[in-house]
Amino acid sequence: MRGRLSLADLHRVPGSCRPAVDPRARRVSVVHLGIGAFHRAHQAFYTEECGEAGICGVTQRSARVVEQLAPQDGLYTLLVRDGAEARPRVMGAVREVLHAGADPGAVAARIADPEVSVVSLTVSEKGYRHDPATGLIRTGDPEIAADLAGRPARTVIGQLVSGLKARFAAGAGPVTVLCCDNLPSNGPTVRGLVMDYLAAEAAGRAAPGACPASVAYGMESLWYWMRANVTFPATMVDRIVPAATDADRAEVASLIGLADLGAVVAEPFTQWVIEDSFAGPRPSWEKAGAQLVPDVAPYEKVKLRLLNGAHSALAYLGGLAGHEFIADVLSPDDAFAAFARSLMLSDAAATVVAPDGMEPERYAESVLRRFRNAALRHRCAQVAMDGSQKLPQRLLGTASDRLAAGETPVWAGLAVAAWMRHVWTRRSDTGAAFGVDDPLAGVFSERLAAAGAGDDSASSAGAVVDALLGIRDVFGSLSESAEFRELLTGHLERLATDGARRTVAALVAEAGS
Ligand code: CS2
Repeated sequence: MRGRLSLADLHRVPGSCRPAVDPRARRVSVVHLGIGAFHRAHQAFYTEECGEAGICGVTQRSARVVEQLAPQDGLYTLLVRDGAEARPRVMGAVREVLHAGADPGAVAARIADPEVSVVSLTVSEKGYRHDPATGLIRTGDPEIAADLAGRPARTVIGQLVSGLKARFAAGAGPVTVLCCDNLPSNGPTVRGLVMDYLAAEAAGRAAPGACPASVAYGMESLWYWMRANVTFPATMVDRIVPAATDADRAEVASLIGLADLGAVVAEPFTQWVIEDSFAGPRPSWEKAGAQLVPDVAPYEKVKLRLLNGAHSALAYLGGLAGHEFIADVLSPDDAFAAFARSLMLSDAAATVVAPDGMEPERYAESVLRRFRNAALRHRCAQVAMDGSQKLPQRLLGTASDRLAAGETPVWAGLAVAAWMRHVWTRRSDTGAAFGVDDPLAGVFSERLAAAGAGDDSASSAGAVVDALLGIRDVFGSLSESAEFRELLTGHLERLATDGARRTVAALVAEAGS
């Protein structure tokens, strides 16, 4: 049996795959909440490349990441797949791994360490437990409510607040909170959630009838400290990181000569655009190609609406058409690629102002090239999950901006209709059943059942649209748009009658004629 990757056995890894900097020489200055595959392939890669800082990675609930990384002294392989080529590199930037569920106090203590100057986050869209349409925290969420009631924090925002309080109490100095999730205005959104949480906590502590000013008084010094010492820069993160499989781990083992349970797989492309507003020191990520800019918003909007919008659209339509992997959706003919191009260029690009040097046509072509990287084996189901949390920033913003401009968002509408068909029928056009992995899955079922949308025929399309479009937490003011309702109903009828492949082909042909 092979040995397992660890500091003691690192010398057995081929020299070209070893970390350039001795991992033992790194000092933890970044605490990262949510040390899943994306962080390991993206921000940790930049930290690795700039070669000074170390990361304390925190896993929220499952102890799996600790089991993967702790016995390996934080080491893991990043396998970059580019067609037939697979390049392994062992990363040494992660120096500690903590399980917040088992030891919430340790996380707060790490955030309060004066050597730490950045707390970064990748906890996925749903990890923030907020309403995607409004950006406000869901105080009614049972986990948030339980944290607010005073148990050791288990939610991400609760943990972040506990850490910031501990840091304030310890006088440990300024800190930057760096959200790296695909949320719109991610930094300011997280700042708002922290503030919402503090306000809800203060209100919860108020004696019945207490004057709100006296409640606020207890929080006042923390708020002042935060205003002067904590920043929440916005970021745009981009790298396709499919979930690693047993086959990937077996390949890594044969390439590095040791077993690696924490290996991650990624595409060659990577981009990180960061608002340059740090409260204190930070790793010199620009050495590894990160772009520090005054305003991230244009980059973020292009990425969320073009790349992620097309990704979700292909995941729903491709999944309905019976495809397992994103690259396969684009391969049999050009209809899906033509659709994705129209979604990106006719709908999404019309609603954004691209940053200097970013040209939408070229950007769209590079996105399609990246999606076609078949070696990634990126599952449609992985991209399709949590649609309720992704749709607003990926597709609904495009749809409402187009409608406000007096245009019909034909392509974004088809993508949203495909999502509706996905959560409604839970099976592909070829009859394969799939699950709906979404925090609102129960709400979808209840609303669909109440609307009587039982069978999956075109005659139920109107009822399905009414049931799902009525979820205001997702659709916001689009819930009231008669025009959007009509567009979705027409698309959904076609999807029910003709299936995804023929619907896409027909719409592409109609647009071209
Ligand atoms: C994907 C993203 O899973 C998904 O929803 O659209 O993770 C996508 O791969 C990344 O945002 C690319 O940067």
